[in-house]
Amino acid sequence: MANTNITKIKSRWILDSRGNPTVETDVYCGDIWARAVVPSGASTGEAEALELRDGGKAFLGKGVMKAVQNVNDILAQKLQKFDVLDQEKIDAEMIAIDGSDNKGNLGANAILSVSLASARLAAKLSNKPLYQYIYEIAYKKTTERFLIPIPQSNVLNGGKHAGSNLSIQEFMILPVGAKNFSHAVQMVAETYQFLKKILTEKYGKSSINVGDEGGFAPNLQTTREALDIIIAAIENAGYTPGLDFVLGLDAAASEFHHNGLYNIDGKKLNEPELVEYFLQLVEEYPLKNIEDPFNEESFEAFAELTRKVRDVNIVVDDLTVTNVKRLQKAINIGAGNSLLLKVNQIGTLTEAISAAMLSMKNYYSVVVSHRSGETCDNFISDLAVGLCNGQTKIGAPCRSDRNSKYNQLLRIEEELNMKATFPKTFKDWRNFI
Ligand code: 2PG
Ligand code: MG
Repeated sequence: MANTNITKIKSRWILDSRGNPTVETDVYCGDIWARAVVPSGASTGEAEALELRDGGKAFLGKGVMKAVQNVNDILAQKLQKFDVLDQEKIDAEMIAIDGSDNKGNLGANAILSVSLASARLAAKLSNKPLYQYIYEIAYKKTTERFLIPIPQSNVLNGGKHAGSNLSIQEFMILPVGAKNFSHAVQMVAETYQFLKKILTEKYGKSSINVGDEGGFAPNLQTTREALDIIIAAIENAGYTPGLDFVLGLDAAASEFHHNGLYNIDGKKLNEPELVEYFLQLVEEYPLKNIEDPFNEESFEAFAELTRKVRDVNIVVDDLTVTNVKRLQKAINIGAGNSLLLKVNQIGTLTEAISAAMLSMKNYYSVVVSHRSGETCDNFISDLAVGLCNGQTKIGAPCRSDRNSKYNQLLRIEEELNMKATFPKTFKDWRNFI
């Protein structure tokens, strides 16, 4: 292979799906280059790596000029001549240059844009699909077979992602009965259209406006009202709840937690009552995935619910923020059994992969996830295939920023053909690592 050293890095701001600036970076090796754009959260965890915003008047404080300059003025120089095939070294160098605990000096958005673009460029220079390159850096070996992820499709948006009264942020359908990924997408897309029909008939046209992740944002009052409508949509689409689809929630509970109480369905519940609330829902519905059911510091409550459910993903997101230290704390007490993995919560690909590896080693499944603020960058689709973790959360099958992820997975499945496996259970990843 010819020289694979970095020769140039160029960053700029572009707009994300919410109309806020975000960082886009191109990394070059001679004439060959690759690009990555970073996403951005709304219901962010307190312990996430710092997303550097300019403050001031422009873009209501949300400009990213400082982060862009940090790439163009600092990282572009310092990473000159680094071998782009050495992802760990590039990421370690950026962490060292930043020098803080939370990437607060350069900004996790600046660092991540370089980290992801470097991986893309390395894959290109190696003539490998990105998912294969990621597998090799994660597992330090090569493979022929890949696991395609089951999508967690957020068809109804509440919480911070919508202007409704629903406390729960995400109501998801998981097509566990699909034959393969393209069948899964068909099932999800059909159910989404039936949901649109039912909502219009029942609540009128304004109920089908969509939220940040492409799901509908009707002004419903309670979690059960939302779940009932989703069940009706699944049935109207000709599918069987519990068999073809199971349900998932992201409560993002830190957002409705005040002074030790949780405001949900017009009530104020304490933590033991909220545990009971979720257990009731698991009894009543084919609910198999509950993310962030409690406040982001309530490790004990997560552990309590995890002990009390059987075969339900209790997903840790704001609790652990893709950070191995917080994840280890969760593992130590059995808080949750599944990790939500978001690259921008931690800021480098290497660290995100370490979090995935630590999870799987401890029998926590991994869900590779988008953010509510996205672009059409679909790095995470390759990441989920490369990690062979079997699950991904990529919003509704609607809006180009979300469909970009679904569509990339469709292409990967086609390309892999017989070498692609679609999971039959959430535990199938254990056969791939
Ligand atoms: C979440 C995410 C993505 P945000 O809470 O899991 O769905 O939302 O990006 O706003 O944190
Ligand atoms: Mg979440």
